[in-house]
Amino acid sequence: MRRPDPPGLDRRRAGRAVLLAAVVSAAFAAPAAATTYCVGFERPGCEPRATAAQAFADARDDDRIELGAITATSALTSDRAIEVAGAGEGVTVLRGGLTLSAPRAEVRDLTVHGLELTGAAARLEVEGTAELHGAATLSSATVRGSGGIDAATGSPSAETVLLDLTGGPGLRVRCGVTLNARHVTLIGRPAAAVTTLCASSVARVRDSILWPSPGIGFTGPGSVVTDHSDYRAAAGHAPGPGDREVDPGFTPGDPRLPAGSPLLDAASPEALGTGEYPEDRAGVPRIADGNGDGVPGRDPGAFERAPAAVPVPAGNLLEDGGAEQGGAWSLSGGFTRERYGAFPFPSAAAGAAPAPRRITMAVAARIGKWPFPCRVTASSRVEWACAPTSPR
Ligand SMILES: [Ca+2]
Ligand SMILES: [Ca+2]
Repeated sequence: MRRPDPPGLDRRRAGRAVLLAAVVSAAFAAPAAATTYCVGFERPGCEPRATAAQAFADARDDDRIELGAITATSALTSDRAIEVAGAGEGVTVLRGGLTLSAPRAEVRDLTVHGLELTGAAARLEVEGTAELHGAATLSSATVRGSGGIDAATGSPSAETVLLDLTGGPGLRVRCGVTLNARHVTLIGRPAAAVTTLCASSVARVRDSILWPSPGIGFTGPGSVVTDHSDYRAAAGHAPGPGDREVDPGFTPGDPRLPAGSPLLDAASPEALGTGEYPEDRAGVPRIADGNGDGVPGRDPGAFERAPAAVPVPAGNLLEDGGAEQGGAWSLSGGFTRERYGAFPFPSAAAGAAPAPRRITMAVAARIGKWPFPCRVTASSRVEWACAPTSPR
């Protein structure tokens, strides 16, 4: 039996769905594609091309290129407002690199060895450098190797991005450029976490974790403006509001905040904005209750820790199991029924340690029969069970 959701959850869920649709639409909606080219597979309505290079050569503004499970070795370049859709990270692999220089160009769902982007990208794995121009947005991406993010011109953005680096300048901001970085996790051994080339270079870092190997910090004459971010104190850098300097507690090879990390829910308290990418790098909804206190909050970095599931106990925990299904009991005054719906509820703490006085049960009728207070004995996603305590 599906339980009613807590007040407001339906509205929030609906709002999230609308928001997700709006964001995805905003990120990828283009005017009706004049032509769609398919490489590596065929489907009705799609013009087949033998190679990605041929599709790129033929595509004009508003065309779409769908790439199957292929590995392209030539450099792919377009100055047209095209949409490039891969079959998934690690499935579609562009080993020769990709350059999209039109502001309305879009790319998603693939792995690329070297990216030069003016436009929008999402769900991307970048080996090497992600070079961003103009108002480019790189969302839900992983950047590996020694290239990092290179903010080359304009005021580009990187949101929900993991940088796992073996060298290089980390977040590099060239002269006269502003990089807007939010929900970025940077780990590894780059030469610097942030590199500004000129006094006119600005790196705005929000809700991020910059925690490479010890001794790696900010370098260059430009400004690094931070808030609600975690990094080791840097000489000459003034901490911003909500900044922390605390070990995130990463285990080797895992850039996600573990249970118990002091950074869980510690990012900025803002609600999800209409222009924000609505999920973390792993697809978990951004803003979840990762520390189990019943209050959702942003996690800094690329990943949001999902609430712990409350384990469902085996069997019915009532001694007269089944009676709660109807007929035997009825609710009496003075008690309310507390229920917890699906994700993002319940949190572990909300499930494990409710204040007994707030929890009422199907045993309310028994309370009427036996005027005992109710003691919570176990919980499940479906039903709270409680048993009478000793008589008052
Ligand atoms: Ca959280
Ligand atoms: Ca919380």
